[in-house]
Amino acid sequence: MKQKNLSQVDPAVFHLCKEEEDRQARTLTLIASENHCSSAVRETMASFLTDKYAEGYPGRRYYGGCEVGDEVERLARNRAKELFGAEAANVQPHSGTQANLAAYLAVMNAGDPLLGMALNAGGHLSHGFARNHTGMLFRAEHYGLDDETGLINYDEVQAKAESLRPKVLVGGGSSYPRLIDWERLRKIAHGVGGLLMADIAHPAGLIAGKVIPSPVGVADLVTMTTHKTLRGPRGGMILCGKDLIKKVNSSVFPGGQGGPFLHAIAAKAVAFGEALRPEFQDYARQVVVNAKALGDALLGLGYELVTGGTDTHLLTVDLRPKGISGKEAEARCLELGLVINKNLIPKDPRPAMETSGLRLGTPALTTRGFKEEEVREVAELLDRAISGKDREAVRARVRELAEAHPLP
Ligand code: DSN
Repeated sequence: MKQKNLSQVDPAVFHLCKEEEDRQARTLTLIASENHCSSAVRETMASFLTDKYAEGYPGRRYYGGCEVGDEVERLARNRAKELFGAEAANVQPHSGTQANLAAYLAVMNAGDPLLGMALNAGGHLSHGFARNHTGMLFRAEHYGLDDETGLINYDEVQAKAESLRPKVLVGGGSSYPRLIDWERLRKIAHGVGGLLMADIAHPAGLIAGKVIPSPVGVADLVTMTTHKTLRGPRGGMILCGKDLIKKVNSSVFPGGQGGPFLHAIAAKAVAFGEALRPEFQDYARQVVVNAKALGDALLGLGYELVTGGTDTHLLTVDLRPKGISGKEAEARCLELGLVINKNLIPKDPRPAMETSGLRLGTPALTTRGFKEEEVREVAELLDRAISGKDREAVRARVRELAEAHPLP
């Protein structure tokens, strides 16, 4: 077959891909769950591995011709285990939500009790939200945050666990900016005869980069996405001990998924290889330094932060003192090239499509080489965008900063 490139075969899709590249290049991403993967990861995602079926696991596939796929998956698993110091890894989950569902169903049955952090406290849909399959399948209850501090109240988690006796207690979420006491959560879960699952979708890269404590070896199951702070391809992964890996493997396939995405698994291997290099630890450290600098600058500009700051890559801004909703602030920033997302704050008086807060994160800026000084300037630009001052000057400066920091 004579090969033609995308621009010849399908100009419409080529144009859209180009437009997205340009959009990312000329704007600044402060969405805490987004990042820019390396060109090596992108190249792997576009490889011939995308054509191959390989249901099963290395050495035990339902299709012929999987020799290369076997090597790819073994490499990804071994690098994942080395990176996180884990006994076993399943690198097949297509996403974080699918990893979570597979991990639960490895150790729970429908109707079993599940305890996770509430969505409006910073948890995730897949931690038992009523309209998510995890909320429909399991008897889910939730813990919130302390009203005063915005921190996890471990005594509340303990009390809820004692009354629900969850089979799985989930820690982690999508907008909790502080460290989690994994040992304490393990004690609570095991004390009521359950297991602890750590969902490190957000901070996986900070854990791999050894800048915040790891739940691996503490939690019974660890799930994550590979595309946020970890900076790999879009996908998921589950880590566990040797005692649980057979159940996890059967739960992923044939339980919840069919053929693995070998191209994505190969790209995960590339990302894990990158994360094993010393430069990755410098990046991870800088992500946290930048988040603290962003938080301090916003506090100096009169903003409030849930929990007063951050230990990680993300911040939740409480906009109530500024008298503007998250929705409106998001729209004003987006128009000027600052890509952020509205976010519920604890006990938010506004609905989820409006919110009183914003979630900001520094992984993508850090990947583009931003250091504290530039991040402080970004805080000022955010403030000017939100308050509607000097719109054209803000737009021009955002463009300038973006052009000075090309995508990888
Ligand atoms: N959408 C992801 C996030 O922003 O945290 C979680 O699924």
